[in-house]
Amino acid sequence: MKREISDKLFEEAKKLMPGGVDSPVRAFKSVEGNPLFIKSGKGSRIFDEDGNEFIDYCMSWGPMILGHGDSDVLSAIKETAELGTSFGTPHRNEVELARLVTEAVPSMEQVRFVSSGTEATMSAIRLARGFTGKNKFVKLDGCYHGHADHLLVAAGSGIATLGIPDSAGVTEGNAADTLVAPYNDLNALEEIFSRENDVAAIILEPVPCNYGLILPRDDYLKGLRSLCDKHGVLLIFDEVINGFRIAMGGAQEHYGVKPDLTTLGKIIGAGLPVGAYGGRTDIMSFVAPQGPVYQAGTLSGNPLAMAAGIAALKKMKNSKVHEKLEEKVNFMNELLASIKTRYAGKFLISNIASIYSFCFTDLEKIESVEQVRQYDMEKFSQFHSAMLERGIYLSPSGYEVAFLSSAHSEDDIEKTVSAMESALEEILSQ
Ligand code: KE4
Repeated sequence: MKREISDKLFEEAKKLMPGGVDSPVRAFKSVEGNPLFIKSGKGSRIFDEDGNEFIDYCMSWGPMILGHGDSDVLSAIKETAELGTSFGTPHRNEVELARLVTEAVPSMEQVRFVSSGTEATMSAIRLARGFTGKNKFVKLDGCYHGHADHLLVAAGSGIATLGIPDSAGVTEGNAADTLVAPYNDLNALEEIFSRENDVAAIILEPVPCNYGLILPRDDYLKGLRSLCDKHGVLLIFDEVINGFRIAMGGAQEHYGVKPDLTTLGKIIGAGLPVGAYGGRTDIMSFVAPQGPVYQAGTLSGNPLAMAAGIAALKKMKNSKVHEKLEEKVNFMNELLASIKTRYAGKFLISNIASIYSFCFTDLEKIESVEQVRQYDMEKFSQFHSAMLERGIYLSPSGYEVAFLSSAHSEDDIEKTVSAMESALEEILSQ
């Protein structure tokens, strides 16, 4: 595979930007080779600077549920851009996207747009603290919520502990009010909530997608809702990935559990910078300028980003994209059945809706972060490279998931499964 131009660009990039990238996971640090510089995308395909073509399953880490370069999204962006790009004033597009989001996600009675998922989660936690007057919050080991200091906190030893800084520059003070508990473990939360009376909220990915794909145990989410009600703790669903992906109303619709606050990102911006947080009106009324919890942003609600989100959500709603995706998922799973059988105990394929995880483990079901820690990431690195050589672009990390889009054709899926069969033959027969 030709990589000269990407390699040259990467050498140049490393002189100008830390690690040559604007976000660490893009740097291919945990897989083989240098990152590819992608020049364009259309539908399920991306094209790099050396002219290589790939069927894409990273899909910009989730936003491109309609595929790359969707014609309706592009038209909306172009038309809006003709009128100007940003005014720092209220704009009709914010109202329209707010209506689409709150209609699709019933627990979000009101919404505030920001420019990234990180802004959304850090604002939701500040709001929960301001509304409850309590200081601590719980995050779950294995869930990622962006790079705000108090969220870059890892689990300590023991089942539920005060978090420890998980990045240089995050101080003990930053982490002081973050408690970390295991996912899928209601007893651990009962223990924390009974012991601590200063917990404002718990934030989690209902279906964690940043540490492999971990599916909630039966009634875990419903149990979480009951525990929060019993102890007066706000429940925050971080649906930056799950939202509009697992269903139009996200994981909360799929599992029938209503959080107090929800954070969103990715799909609602259709590839432009958008995040959002929202929920019960009584809580949202605490957000400035209506209430005492400050949060602001120069480009929050940017007209172009709103236009892209409006076009995407309208298209998803009108074209019943989740029903179409379900058919594609069923088709893919039928073709994957033989691989699942042949490599059971060595290679695990799991999915929820159009989110897939491919991992090298002898386990048959993943329910905890400890199980994810046993994955063979060296094998994943070889797998990623072998798939790349066969024209399939997977997210360049074994901890990340893969996304199917409504633009992936049956032919794409057949080619992907065939490439997977060949790649696994190469790797697992060694
Ligand atoms: P951003 O600040 O990257 O827009 O969103 C942070 C975030 C919040 N919550 C969840 C559940 C997320 O998955 C993310 C960001 N996801 C990662 C990939 N899984 C973004 C990719 C990257 O960091 O480059």
